[in-house]
Amino acid sequence: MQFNTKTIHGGQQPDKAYGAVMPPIYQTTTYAQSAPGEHQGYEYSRAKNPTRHALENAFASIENGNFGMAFGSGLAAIDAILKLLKPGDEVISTTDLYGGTYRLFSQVFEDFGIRFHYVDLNDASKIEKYFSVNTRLIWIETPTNPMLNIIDIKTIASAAQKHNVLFAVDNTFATPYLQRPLDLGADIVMHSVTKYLGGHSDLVMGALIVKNSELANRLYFIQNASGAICGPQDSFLALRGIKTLHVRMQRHCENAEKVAHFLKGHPQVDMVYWPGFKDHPNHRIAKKQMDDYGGMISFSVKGKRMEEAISVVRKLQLFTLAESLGGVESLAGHPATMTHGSVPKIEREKIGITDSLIRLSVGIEDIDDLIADLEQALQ
Ligand code: P1T
Repeated sequence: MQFNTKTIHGGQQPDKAYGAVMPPIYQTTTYAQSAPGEHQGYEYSRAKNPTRHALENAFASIENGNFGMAFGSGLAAIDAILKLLKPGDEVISTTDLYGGTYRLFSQVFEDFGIRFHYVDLNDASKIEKYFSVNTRLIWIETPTNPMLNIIDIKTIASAAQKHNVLFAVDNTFATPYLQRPLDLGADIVMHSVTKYLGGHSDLVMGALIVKNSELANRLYFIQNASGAICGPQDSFLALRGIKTLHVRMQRHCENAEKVAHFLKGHPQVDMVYWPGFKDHPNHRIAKKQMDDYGGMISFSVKGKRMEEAISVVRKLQLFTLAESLGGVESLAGHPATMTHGSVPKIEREKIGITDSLIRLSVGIEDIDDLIADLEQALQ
């Protein structure tokens, strides 16, 4: 089955009760048993719910995995992965990460005795020097939030295999429409479903997808034992969102390409970060591991001061100033004060998150309207 068919049919079957084409919203806590332990596959909705199960099958299908898991948020999904670890274990991660992921690592799991190394993996071969006998997990995002750096998944995967270390990729920015990390050797794919998979800014959810059944069983155990699951209504919305992922992503990519070129030629704009540019430091890797360049762009305004950036985002009318990304509507954010406010300023600035940086989630509106909005705001 091709990807554009999987988004609609992958892992789905008409509902067994009445043949409903969309899985019904099974808004139930529990399930009748004919005798203790005798049931139709469902006992209690924290462990398993038919609507969530249909969604988990869809996740597995679109990421070319065998097992999918849905969580109450992207961070709850990351939290489940970290619970595979024990005190003393070490994680290799990158300097450029979603601020909330960094906060979970540094302010929650550090206290449980897990050590995190935040390193620059733009040259992935450098990862060799960061392994120790205690390394258990490599955690990356690519493209990264918000600097749109690209990390070579295949190179990291072969290092992870060599050292027998788990390798997880946050695929939120790319989505499986553009990039399938499990096919490139990753062990776990994670999503903030809140973003492109949901696609309509109407839910908060996370996902994990794996190929290996032993790893899946450990994660299913944590999902049930810790209980950070999502409800049936949100599962239904996410399933509906995934059915149009391919058509939305195509337009996100087309619009972002035009916006990136517009910004690059604008006299008020300093730097533009978008992996589709030939002079992006890892354009060659992006071209190799992605099918297109996605809908996210970051740029800095000339003058390098916070006031200029704030003035631009305040003047935008179609681009809504808001956290989050990946919905049909265009959003603008100021990472230094919003999504990455929990990263210390000194760390932020080292990786380019200056006070004048603006992040755009380019939506699927008419491109002429989007460019006109940016033009008036930058004037
Ligand atoms: O918000 P939540 O569903 O818990 O997902 C967290 C998360 C994880 N990974 C990436 C790459 C993310 O971008 C996010 C959430 N990000 C935002 C809210 C944001 O505006 O960047």
